[in-house]
Amino acid sequence: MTPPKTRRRTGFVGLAAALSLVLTACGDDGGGSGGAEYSWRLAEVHPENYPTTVGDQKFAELVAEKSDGRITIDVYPGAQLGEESDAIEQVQLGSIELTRVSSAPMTEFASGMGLFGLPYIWDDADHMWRFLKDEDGGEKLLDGLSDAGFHGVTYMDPGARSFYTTDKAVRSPDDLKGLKIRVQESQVIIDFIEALGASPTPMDYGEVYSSLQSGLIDGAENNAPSYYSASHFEVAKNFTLDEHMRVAELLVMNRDIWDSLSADDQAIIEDAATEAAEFQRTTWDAQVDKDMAALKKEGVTITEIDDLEPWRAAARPVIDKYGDEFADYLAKIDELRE
Ligand code: GTR
Repeated sequence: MTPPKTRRRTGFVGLAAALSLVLTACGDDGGGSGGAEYSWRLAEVHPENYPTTVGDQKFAELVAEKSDGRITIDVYPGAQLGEESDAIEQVQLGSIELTRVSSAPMTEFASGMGLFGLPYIWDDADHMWRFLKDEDGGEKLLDGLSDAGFHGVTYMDPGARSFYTTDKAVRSPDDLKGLKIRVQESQVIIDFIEALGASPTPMDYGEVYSSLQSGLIDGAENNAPSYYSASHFEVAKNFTLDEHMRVAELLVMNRDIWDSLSADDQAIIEDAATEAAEFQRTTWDAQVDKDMAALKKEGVTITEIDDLEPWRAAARPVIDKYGDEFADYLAKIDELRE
């Protein structure tokens, strides 16, 4: 990662910032002890033990440790504070200080995040991470959240998303034609599903299980840990490993609160986030292996895709549509291939 950012803004410090400041101790404002005390909430849609939740917890622990207990963060997993779109709005307003969300629904607030909805652009996870850590790549996209009232704290690993369907196993893009596929709230992803000839149906994550079960949708797409932990495999037993997108996970904070912090506290948060993200990343592959084994045991039909070319060709219109908008980022992504 690039060195900790200590961006200071002199603008309005929101009500939320004032409210989340529990107590200001006398004396200096730096380092672990002796600064202001804060108590924050962090919203997460995934259950406990899911890799991003584990990453959130690690972040909270590290922040507490590095601030000598001055800054406490309570993680609320399982969408207790609302679905992703609600959590994002609440963080923007400052009624929740932090949330870990997918970059897909952030596209509505910062169009640059739409980049992560483009299909088949990464060689593998390492390639994506080289981009995420690049100051003209992922770091710049994080900075782009600021105009919408967020501070982009860090990325986490999103794994790769693949399709799953209720009735028949999908072996080629043609098999998706006419199917209703649930998507995250992002126009780029909607366009991708349309390019494949399927019918995109945006909805909250929490509604996917019942919608698969009732037949409102014919399929959805996600990484193996989500497909498994949300039990979607129970009602959509065909998993097609085309690994079309890596939709970066984000940890975001209300920008006014961020701006109101001392440079030392900002550094504590940046350092803790960098360590927590590295830690989350190391847990990812093992979780995927574990969940894939469990899915096999549950009788899920797993379809491997050896040749991605027909998929890339079918998705070409969406790359063409967004090619100009994301030209610089796509050039950077190409430059970072090995
Ligand atoms: C997961 C992601 C969640 C949520 C979910 C979805 O992979 O971690 O934050 O965005 O996908 O599809 O809604």
